[in-house]
Amino acid sequence: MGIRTISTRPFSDQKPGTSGLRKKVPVFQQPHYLENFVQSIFDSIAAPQGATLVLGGDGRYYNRAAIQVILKMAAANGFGKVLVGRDGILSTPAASCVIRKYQTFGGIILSASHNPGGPDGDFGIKFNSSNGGPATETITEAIFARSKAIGAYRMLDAGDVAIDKVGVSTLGGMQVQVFDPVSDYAELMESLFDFAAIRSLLAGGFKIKFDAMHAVNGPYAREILERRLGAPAGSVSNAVPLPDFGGGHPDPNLTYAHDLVEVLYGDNAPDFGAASDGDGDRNMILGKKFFVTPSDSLAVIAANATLAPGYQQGLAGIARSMPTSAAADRVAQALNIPCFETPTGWKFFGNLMDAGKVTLCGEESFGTGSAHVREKDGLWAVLFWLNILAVRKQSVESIVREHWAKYGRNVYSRYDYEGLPTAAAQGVMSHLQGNFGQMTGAKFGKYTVKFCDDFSYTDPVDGSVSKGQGVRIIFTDGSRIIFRLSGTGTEGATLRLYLEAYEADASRHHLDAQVALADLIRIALQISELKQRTGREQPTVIT
Ligand code: VG1
Ligand code: CO
Repeated sequence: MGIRTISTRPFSDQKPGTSGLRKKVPVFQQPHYLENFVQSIFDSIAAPQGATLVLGGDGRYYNRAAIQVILKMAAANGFGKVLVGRDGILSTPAASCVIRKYQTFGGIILSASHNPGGPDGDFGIKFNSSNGGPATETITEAIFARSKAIGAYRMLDAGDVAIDKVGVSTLGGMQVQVFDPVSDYAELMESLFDFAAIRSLLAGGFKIKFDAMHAVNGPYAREILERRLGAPAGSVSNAVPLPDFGGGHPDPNLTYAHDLVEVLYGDNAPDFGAASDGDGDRNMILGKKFFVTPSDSLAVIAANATLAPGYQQGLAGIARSMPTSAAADRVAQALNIPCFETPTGWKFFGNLMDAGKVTLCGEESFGTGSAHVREKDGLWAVLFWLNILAVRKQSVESIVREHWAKYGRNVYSRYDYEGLPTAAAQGVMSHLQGNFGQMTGAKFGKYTVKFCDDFSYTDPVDGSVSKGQGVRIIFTDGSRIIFRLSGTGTEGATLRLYLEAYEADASRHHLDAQVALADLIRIALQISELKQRTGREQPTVIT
């Protein structure tokens, strides 16, 4: 078995986005495309000879093929050992858990997360560092720079490695250890939450429904919710990961998880419903006929955190991405702990968690997590809710309504305009940016613009600056309109419009968010000229 050095030419489009490199499968299938990017990672991370790497993915189409390529390249690049999830399966939070637990040099996660899969769907790849978190922007920029200059990659000449059984084999001078992707993660969850209390909640007839959306969390949810916590068989649906997610869109929101939404809003609805995404890091929380916005979920978890054994000591601080509502800020203020506002993407939370500045982190995009790993964590959020419900013995809806009564309600909604012509979407952004000056102080009905800007973040730990993170229009009463271009799409451009209004008056807390936000939505469309510039009357998804 020899090591071959294969010459190649750079691709110009290997710039990692919000969370790794995501492209259509046929793009990844071009000769040298995957190899170039993997070699660019290896060339940028300076792993010591003999280092250990974690490897796995969400089971989507091309996962297995990519794993074989990466194993041979890791062997040719001097790694000593690769830990591979059995069948190539490893959820994003479980990868983070394993990287940390076994103190490996880092890991490669194969996923395009919430994007659809299959031969014409999306594929993705990202590198996580030894803290278990997504590579920082400094590293992703180095990888991109390398990808534009690469001239060759190294590959071991060898046959495929069997990855369908737990065990150890060798590949050249490297060990390949296939491990059970669920057990370390399940053990970590058991150490954080009161499983006995949840078990008795479920034994008492509290009904739950978890939709794994044919994505990676199926085996994790079966093991934890059904086997360890005793939820009746069938509580987890769509539990077998499929290469094309059953043709669905593995994104746990009101549009794409509509089967679950129908069950929770139907007759004889279960008491609690949840779903997670392609790679298991997102979560949607539902009560009986009730939807918890991800921003509210973060705030409720923060306010009730000490009910879970792993968080009994209290929270060091909270961080949320800029577009996420300020509901968590109000809890932080009440708890007298710091609250940080970061750009979109989990990579910005890592430094804060490593420095011990925050315990909980969240994003409006159905992402919640804590310092137990360095990724957002779908099942963790579900277990946190179940732990809170088991202790408080109230419905999901009454817990959220009590929360609003105490802190006020940050009414929130996000509009996604997917697959827009790139020029039109960029036109909306530059139109907004061009109008900052005249918008400041402008009055729209009861709203007056306090300021507008392009969000820029200086990392309080390493001082790095990230510019151009979204247009903010902030009103004098704290209401906000935010526009951002997505960094995870693979077709045209996706424009996201985030709307938030603070409502202190409890008599208005029952209002539907779309009703309560109607004025802000009108103002946002007027200011941005979105309809005229994109020709889109309606968003693709409203959450
Ligand atoms: C989206 C979300 C962002 C999230 C990212 C990765 O990014 O808005 O909050 O961190 O997806 O999530 P963007 O750039 O498309 O808005 V995952 O679960 O797809 O890795
Ligand atoms: Co995800």
